[in-house]
Amino acid sequence: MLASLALILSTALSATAHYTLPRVGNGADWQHVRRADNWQNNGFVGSVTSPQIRCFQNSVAGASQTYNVSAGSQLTYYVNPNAYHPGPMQFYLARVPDGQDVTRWDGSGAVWFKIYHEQPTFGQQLGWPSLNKGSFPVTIPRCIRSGYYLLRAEHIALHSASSPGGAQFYISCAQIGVTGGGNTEPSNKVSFPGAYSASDPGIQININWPIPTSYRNPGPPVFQC
Ligand SMILES: *[C@@H]1O[C@H](CO)[C@@H](O)[C@H](O)[C@H]1NC(C)=O
Ligand SMILES: [Cu+2]
Repeated sequence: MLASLALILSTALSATAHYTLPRVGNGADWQHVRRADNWQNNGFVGSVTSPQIRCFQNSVAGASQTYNVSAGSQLTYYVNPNAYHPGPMQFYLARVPDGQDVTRWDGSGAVWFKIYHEQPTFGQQLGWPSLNKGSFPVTIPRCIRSGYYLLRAEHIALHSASSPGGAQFYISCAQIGVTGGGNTEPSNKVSFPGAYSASDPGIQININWPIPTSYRNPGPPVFQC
């Protein structure tokens, strides 16, 4: 009885504990990150086939600035207020085609490659390193070409993901300029929407019972230089 009451309470609390991903590096909120549609209500994307699954925008609206970073270095992506829900953090990049404007490019097509995905620890319950964190480091691969990119940050909340459509996607895209890169063309590119299906084992999953002993991140493998 007490245990189920505690479960109900924690579920009720966590249902309102939403968040945004508004900032990179030493910038301001939505200065280099395209202002996501949840900027006022901290809501989430629930459908993997929605156009919002790309950058959490129903229609493209660029940020005013671009954040430059050298290939191989680390960038910090901030959460506001914190990543309150259990689930993986993932990062993707898409290179803005030469001659196109980073503040206007829509990121359509099979252009996104994954550069990071988080794995939980396994035991009495899954342990997510991102849980309750306010920022995440992300390393820009040293071998990719210089130029402008969209950096897509995604935290997937799995606390109510046992039924289809129950996973919550917290997403935003930063405009970055990569300098000092190499000449490797990344593999395993995907499109958004398109990369995920609602029944992917890393999206439709009961993380509470039975406790999983493995976790398969949704999307392509992580690109390695
Ligand atoms: C920012 O990055 C872009 C793309 O690599 C580059 O063209 C531009 O010169 C960089 N700006 C600065 C100030 O380094
Ligand atoms: Cu929430």
